[in-house]
Amino acid sequence: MPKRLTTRTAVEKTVHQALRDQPIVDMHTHLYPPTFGTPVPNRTGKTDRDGLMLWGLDELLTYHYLVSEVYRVVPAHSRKGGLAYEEFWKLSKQQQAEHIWKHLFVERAPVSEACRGVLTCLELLGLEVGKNKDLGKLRKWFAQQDPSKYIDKVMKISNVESITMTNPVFDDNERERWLKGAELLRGDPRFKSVLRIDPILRDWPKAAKKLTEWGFNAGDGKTLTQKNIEEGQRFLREWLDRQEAIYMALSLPPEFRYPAESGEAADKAGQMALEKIILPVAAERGLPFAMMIGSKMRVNPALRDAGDMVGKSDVQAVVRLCAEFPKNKFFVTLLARENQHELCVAARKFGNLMIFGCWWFLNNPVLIEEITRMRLELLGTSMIPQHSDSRVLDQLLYKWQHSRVIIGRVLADKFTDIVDTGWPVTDEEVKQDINRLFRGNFLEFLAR
Ligand code: FIX
Ligand code: ZN
Repeated sequence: MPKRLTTRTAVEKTVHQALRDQPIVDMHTHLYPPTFGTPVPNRTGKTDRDGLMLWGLDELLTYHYLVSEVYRVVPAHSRKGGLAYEEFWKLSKQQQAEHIWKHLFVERAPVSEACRGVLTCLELLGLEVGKNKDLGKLRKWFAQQDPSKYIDKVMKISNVESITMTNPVFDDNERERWLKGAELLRGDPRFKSVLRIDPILRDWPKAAKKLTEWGFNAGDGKTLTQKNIEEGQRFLREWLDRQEAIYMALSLPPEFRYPAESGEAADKAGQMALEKIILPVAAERGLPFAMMIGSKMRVNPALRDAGDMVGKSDVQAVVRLCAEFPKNKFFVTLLARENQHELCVAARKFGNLMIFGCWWFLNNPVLIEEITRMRLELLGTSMIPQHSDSRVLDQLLYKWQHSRVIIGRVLADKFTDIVDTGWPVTDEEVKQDINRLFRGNFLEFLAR
């Protein structure tokens, strides 16, 4: 029998319990099951230097967020003992981890969100890192894990029921693995794949050249004939089938405009690729197209994955695409804090637009709180508040734990606000809405 909630205390208790109990569908990660190989030493002994499944202590400590943070403390160029980038990249993964541990954890308080995240992971794994900061001892524990069983452990503790991957077809390592055998994914239905196609819009001429090399005649990158369009569509259909992808995705620079503003032939061709290749195939299959806009790649190339930057995007490009392609479904997340309000208002105008997550540099308590409040006040529960973007399996533990606490605080306020008007809120309704936010809205949008 549903229980009516009449006080803030009752609401808070119900919200936090419902969040703990709610299985999560994580709609965007960079995680993989063991069938994609792992470079991490472990009890199975089966390691693969270029393996894609990252997990464990040294991967946690060398997450690219922490690489950029350690270069704040130990600069690359300094008269007093810096560490040149190329020297850092020559270190082993363990040596890189030790460098980061020393400078960001031992010699100063690990208060940044990415540092705290490592501590939360270790705490949730029961490793009591406060009692001993010896990486060697901690490493021994991880080396005893079997990756397959470790996935079960992490998914259980984090209560994540489904992991949505990012599968970049233009990445040679990943593509070759798929071409070797699509059974890669069959092994673990908890992992769903996403066809990731950034180069098609970030650099159409280069993408067209690659497609042609792979046997799909996509033209010269400056013009698109009907044949090129058909071949580009054939490429997408083949890879969507191979990966059993549940949506298509790409990230875009802050300069992305629709329609393309530069007179450049390549930009015009890229716009045609969007209009004639990507969106028609997504629409025919009822697949959402995810645009993650605002990432300026490699502003500091020497930092590699850690060298990307945020820039303000043009939300009107999203508005025009949603308006001009009503049969398409769009997942959109923007990287700049300054774009969040305009994106929320855009979502009020288009039912084919589902906004999601506090992406990357927004995935910090202060901004998760601000953005979630804004979304609930403008959109109610018709949005997807968070994704983890985890690159290392264990990060599911901290990214979801931290977000549950903050989003829970906001939800408790919002439910209490309506309780205060005399509106009858029950525990069942709270659970239903939390299911919508952390699972249902995503699955329903896929099926719509
Ligand atoms: O484009 C993306 O999927 C970004 O999330 C990544 O490229 C980025 O490096 C990341 O992992 C941020 O959290
Ligand atoms: Zn990502």
